[in-house]
Amino acid sequence: MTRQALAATALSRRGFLAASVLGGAALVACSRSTTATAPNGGGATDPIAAAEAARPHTGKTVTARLAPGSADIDLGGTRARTLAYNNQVPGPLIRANVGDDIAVTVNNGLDHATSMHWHGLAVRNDMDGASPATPDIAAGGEFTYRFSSPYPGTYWAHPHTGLDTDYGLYVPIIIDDPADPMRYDAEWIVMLDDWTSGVGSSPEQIYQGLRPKSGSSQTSGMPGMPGMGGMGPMPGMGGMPGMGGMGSMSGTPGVGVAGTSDLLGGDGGDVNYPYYLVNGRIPAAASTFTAKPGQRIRIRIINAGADTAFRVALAGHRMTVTHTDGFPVVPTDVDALLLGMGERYDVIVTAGDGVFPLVASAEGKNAVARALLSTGAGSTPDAAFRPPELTRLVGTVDTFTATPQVQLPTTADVALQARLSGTMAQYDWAINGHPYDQTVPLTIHQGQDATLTFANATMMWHPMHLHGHTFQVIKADGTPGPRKDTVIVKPMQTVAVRLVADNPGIWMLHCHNAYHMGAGMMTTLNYTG
Ligand SMILES: [Cu+2]
Repeated sequence: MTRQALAATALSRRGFLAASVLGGAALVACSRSTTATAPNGGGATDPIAAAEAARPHTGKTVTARLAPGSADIDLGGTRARTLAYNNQVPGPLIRANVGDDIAVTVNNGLDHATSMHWHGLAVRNDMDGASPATPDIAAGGEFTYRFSSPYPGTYWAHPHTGLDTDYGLYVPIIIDDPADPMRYDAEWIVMLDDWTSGVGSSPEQIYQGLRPKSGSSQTSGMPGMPGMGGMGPMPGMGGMPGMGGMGSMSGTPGVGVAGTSDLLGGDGGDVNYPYYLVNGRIPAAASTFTAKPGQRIRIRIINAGADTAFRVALAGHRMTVTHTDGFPVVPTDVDALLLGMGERYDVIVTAGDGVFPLVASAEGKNAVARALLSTGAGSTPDAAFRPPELTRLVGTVDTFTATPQVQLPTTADVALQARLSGTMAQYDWAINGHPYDQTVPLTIHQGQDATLTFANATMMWHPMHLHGHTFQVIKADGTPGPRKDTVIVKPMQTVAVRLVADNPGIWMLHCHNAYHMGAGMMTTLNYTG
């Protein structure tokens, strides 16, 4: 965030404070002091503590430690000097039951401030891990996030600071429901990523390459981006795999308009990456998941990329989709699935007998990521293999419907609007006409139901993500769609979603393209008790 942005959010936070008494944990190791009370100590006048008290609580606490820092990661014969949690990519799984208290201590070994955002988890606002609701953790500092999660599902966590998400800083999170009747024999977590850190241009170089070259904008830099240039220039990038073949607008390798995608309604993205990974491995050195023929495998697919939508298929199998962004849908069979950045889908497959590539095709980017499912003998197709399932029935947000148990109200008290604007040439991504440092927050009152309409006035697609809630997508014909916290909005498309204001606070609403978000495509949804 720029200083102006900090001032703006400080101002809006003061307005918020004036209207209510904010709860808040004792925040250590942050650069700003805040009036601190113990969690749950605020009493009935504290809307955040009241919302937390209303969540289920098992009385059990699950603890974890995450140490973000520099790491030397083996991507499968290719090593990358990057940033990671606990020296591994993805970072360690965090797993708890619904209602458990989760206590994650973060020891910040980075040279800049960081944060942990619990993507998709409807946690208490002061533990959301996005400033200003939760102050960042200073370099060298330590902070313990404490929250309980009210809903089961597949989630993940990542920093909400600068371009850190385009490094190796991400972990999967699974919240189990002990009462869940869904049966499966094996579970496979699949984290997808687009990778440049340590092998191509740094995310900061890419961002500078995307910004306009003329005028003063070149010096404006990434708002609040710490560690600029910390990775240093990368020599010899011209010969990096995957760097050729696509146009470069800027001379920065990797930066340029990607190819197009029919599913995304236009350009696939803004960046061509040297590699695309499944669970931290390049396709030529794919990881293998072992199961037995006939087993029902629950695959939890998470797109942790910064600028890449993936189309995912498991060769030789159909997939039964059971959950979108953690929430159940009417089970629906597809051959492939489209995931924008931040989206998760859970599927069930019945394993065949042999070796089967799970292929994640980078939409519009002419490259794949992959892993292997092995249940027996069989040869492995070459690393560029594309299973025919990729071009059969592809599930998108329009394909699915939430189960009746998790549908949200069909009427709304309030209409909220998020108009998405910006161009590739100016790289001036904004919501409702303002970049984040000048944003006018959306407001609502606790207990209200709202229709939030994303109106995309740009020629790019945007995966729009709201913190602290999941909304229900309303399909174009007015019928109920799936529950989501991140939804793809195609160029010039309007997508309406329904949400319930049941988790008071200051909540980020933004595009999950790391570069669009960095340029300003972010606002907040604010409400008090
Ligand atoms: Cu975007």
